[in-house]
Amino acid sequence: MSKTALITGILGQDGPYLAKLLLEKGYKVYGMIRRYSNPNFENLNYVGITNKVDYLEGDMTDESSIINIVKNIRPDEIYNLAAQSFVGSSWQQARLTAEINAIGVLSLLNAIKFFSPTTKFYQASTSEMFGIEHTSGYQDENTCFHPRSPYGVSKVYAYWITVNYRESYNLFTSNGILFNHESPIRGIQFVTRKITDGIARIKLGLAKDLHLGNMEPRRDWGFAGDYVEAMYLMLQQEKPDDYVVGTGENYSIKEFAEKAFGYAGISDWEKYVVIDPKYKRPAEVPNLKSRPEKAMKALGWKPKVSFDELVKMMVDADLERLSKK
Ligand code: NAP
Ligand code: G4F
Repeated sequence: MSKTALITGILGQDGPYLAKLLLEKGYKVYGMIRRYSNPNFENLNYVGITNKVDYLEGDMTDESSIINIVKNIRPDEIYNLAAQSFVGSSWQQARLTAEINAIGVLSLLNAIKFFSPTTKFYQASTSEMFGIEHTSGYQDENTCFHPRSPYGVSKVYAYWITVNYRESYNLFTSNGILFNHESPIRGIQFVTRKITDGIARIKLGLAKDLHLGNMEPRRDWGFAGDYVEAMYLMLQQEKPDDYVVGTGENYSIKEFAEKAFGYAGISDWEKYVVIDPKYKRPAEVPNLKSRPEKAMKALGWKPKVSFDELVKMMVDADLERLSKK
C-alpha cells in the first residue's frame, strides 16, 4: 500500500516541489486549497504535476474544514506549509497572520490528536523566529527566539504548540526551522524574486528601475527544491525532533542584487535601483545564518544548489518567462 500525505499550502512555492518529491516516492498526495472556485495552479504547472494531486477544500482559519479533511483521509503524513508567509504584510494583517499561522496549526494538531493520532506532522517553522542579532553570528537549534514581526511571533506559537503536542500526547510532530529558500516559483514580492523579475524587465526594456527597501540585511538563501527533501527526511526518522535547515552561508540583499544584475550582463547596476522607504520594515531582522550540523548528521541532508547557481537559475527563468510574453 502506498503512503498518503496531505500538504497544506500546496499552491505556494514549497508545496509543488514537495508534492513532486512525494509523488516520485510513490505517495498518494492530497493538497489542501482554500480558493476552490478559482485556484492558481501556476506553480504546480511549473513542476508539471497539477493533474497528479487530489485537491481538498479547506482553510487554516476554518477548523471544521481541517477536521473533516483529517478525519476523512487520515493520512500517514501531514506537511503544514500553509501560511500568511509574507513578513512585510504581517504588520498590516497581524491578526489574520496569527489566525492562519498560529491558531490554524492548533486546529490541525487537534484534528490529528482526536481523529488520526498515528499521522506524522511536519510544521513549517522559520528562521524568522530567531529575529535579532546573535553574538555567535549564527543560529541553530539552541538559539533563543526573539521574533521581530507579527509573522515571526505567530510562528513561535506554532513551533511551541507543535513541541507541546509531541510532549503532551506523544504525537509524531516535528519542526523544520528553515532558513530562506527561493526558486523560480518564489512569490514575486519576496526580495530575491522581485530582484530577478525586475532585472529581466530592465534587460528587456519593460521597466526603467527597481524599487527596493533595506539592502543591508543578510540572509542564508538556499534552493527550495533541496529544502523539501529535508522536510520529507524529518518524517522518516524513528523519533520526532526539530531541525535547523540552511546553507551556513549568508549574503546581503545588496550582494544578491549585484550578482543577479552581473549575471544578466548589467555592471552599472546601482543606477537602476531606487531606495524606497515604502519597503522598509518597522523592525528588521539583520543577520540570518544557519548552523545546520544537526540536520546534516541526523538526516544526512545537505544543500545541492549553490548560491551562484540559485541566482543564475532565477535570473534565467525570469528572462525566459518575460521573453515569451
Ligand atoms: P507561500 O509561497 O507563501 O505559500 C503559502 C501557501 O499557504 C499558499 O499556497 C497559500 O494559499 C496558503 N495559505 C495561506 N493562507 C491560507 C489559509 N488561510 N488556508 C489555507 N491555505 C492558506 O510560502 P512558501 O514559501 O511555500 O513557504 C511554505 C511554508 O514554509 C510557509 O508556512 C512559510 O511560512 C514557511 N517558511 C518559508 C520559508 C521560505 O524561505 N520560503 C522559510 C521558512 C519557513 P493561496 O495560494 O490560496 O494564497
Ligand atoms: O524576501 P523577504 O521578504 O523575506 P524574509 O522577510 O526574510 O522572509 C522570508 O524568509 C523567512 C525565513 O527566514 C520565511 F519565514 C518567510 O515566510 C519568508 O519566506 O525579505 C528579505 C529581506 C528583508 O530584510 C527585507 O527588509 O529583504 C529586505 N528587503 C529589501 N527590499 C525587501 C525589499 N524585501 C522585500 N520583500 N521587498 C523589498 O523591496
